[in-house]
Amino acid sequence: MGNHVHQAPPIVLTIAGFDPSCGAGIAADLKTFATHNCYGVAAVTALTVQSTQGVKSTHVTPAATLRAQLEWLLGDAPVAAVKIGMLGNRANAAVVAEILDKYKFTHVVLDPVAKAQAGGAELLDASGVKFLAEELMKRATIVTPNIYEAELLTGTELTDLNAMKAAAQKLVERGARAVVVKGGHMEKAIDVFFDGTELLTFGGDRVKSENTHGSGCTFASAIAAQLALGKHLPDAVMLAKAYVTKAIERAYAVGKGPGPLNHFYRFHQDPPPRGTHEVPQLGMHPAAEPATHR
Ligand code: PXL
Repeated sequence: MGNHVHQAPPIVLTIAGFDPSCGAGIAADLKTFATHNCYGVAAVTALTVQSTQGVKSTHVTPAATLRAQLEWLLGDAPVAAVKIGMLGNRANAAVVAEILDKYKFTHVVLDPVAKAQAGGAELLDASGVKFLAEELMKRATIVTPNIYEAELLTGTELTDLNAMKAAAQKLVERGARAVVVKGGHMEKAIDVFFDGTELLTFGGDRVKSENTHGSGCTFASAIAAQLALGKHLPDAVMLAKAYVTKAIERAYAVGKGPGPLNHFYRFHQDPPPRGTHEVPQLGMHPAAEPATHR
C-alpha cells in the first residue's frame, strides 16, 4: 500500500527557464505535460524576471546546480522523454549535452530558444548558440526552430516556404536527426518537417490572437509528451500543432501584455448550478462546506 498503488503515467522532463507569469518556460511545459496525461518534472536553467509585458532580466542557474538537479532527479525516476528549452548560457548547454550522453534518453525534443519574442531579451548567449548548433542539435530526436531561430542556425534569410524547406534540409545536413521549422510567424503558419527522408508540410490556420506567449515552449512540450505516449514522430508533430492551435484559439488575456495559451482548454468545466455543492468525502476538513443534496 502507500503511494505505489497507482501506476505512474509516463514521466516527461523539461530542462528550461522559469517565467513567473507562467505563459512560457517550465510552467507552460508542465501544464502541457499534465493535459497530455504525463507527469512532468523540471530542472531550472534560469530564473527570468518576467510578466506578460516582457522579460526584464534573466538569472542563469550555475552549471553545477543544474547538473545537481538533473543527476538527483534522474537517479530517482525513469524519464520517458525530455524537452529542452531556454538554456541561458554555454555552460548550461554543455551540462545538458553531458547528461544526454550519460542517460541516452529515447526521445529528446530541442527547442532552440535564443531570444524572447517580447522585447528580444537574450535567452542563450552567443557561444551557447554555437554550442547548441554544433553539439546539442545532433543529440536530439527533433529540433523545433521558429523562423528567426532557423535563420540564426542556418545563416540564411527565410522569406517563403521553399526557403523553410531548404533550411530544414540544411539543419539535417548539419547533424539534426529531424527538424520542424515553425511557420507561426509567416502569413500561412505552415510548419515544415524533415527527418532526412520525409519532407512534410503541416498546414494550419493562423489564429488571430495576441495571446500566443509560450506557444513555442508548448509545441515542443506537446511533441515530447506525444513521443512519451508512444506516437511516431510525424504524428507527434501533427498532434502537437493541433493542440497549440486549439490552445491559442481558446486563450484569454491575463495581464497587460500578450496572454498565455489556454493549456487546459480540454478541461473546461461549467460551474455547478447554484445551490449544488460538491459532496465532502469522509475525512475531509471539518470546515468544508456541508453538502446540499438536490
Ligand atoms: O518563448 C521562449 C521562452 C522560453 N523560456 C522562457 C521564456 C521564454 C520567452 O520569454 O521566458 C523561460
